[in-house]
Amino acid sequence: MTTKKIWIVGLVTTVMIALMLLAGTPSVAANGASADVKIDNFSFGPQTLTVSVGTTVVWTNRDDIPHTVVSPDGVFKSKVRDTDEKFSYTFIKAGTYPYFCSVHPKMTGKIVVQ
Ligand SMILES: [Cu+2]
Repeated sequence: MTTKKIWIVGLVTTVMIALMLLAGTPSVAANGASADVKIDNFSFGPQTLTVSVGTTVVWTNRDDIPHTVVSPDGVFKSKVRDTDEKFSYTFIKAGTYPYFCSVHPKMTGKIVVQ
């Protein structure tokens, strides 16, 4: 075996071990995807968003009014978001995650993770 071949085998082995370690970690995003929810005119859009496990959802406040993004189950809770401020959360477990704005509790939305 030449030195070059040994080097390649070593590299391939390292990459495979790294991939196995990543695959064994459930918190790693399936595809690193992100999805957007727009907050505008006192509503979340889309009101129900369906994503795959590992997706980072980014809420952006496009309203002139401060809002929050709060899970009543305590899964996530944003600070007060002013105009154009963002809040993001990565969903690592399948399930249905309702949320609301604590400033305006009638504003509700839902993330479905599958
Ligand atoms: Cu609000």
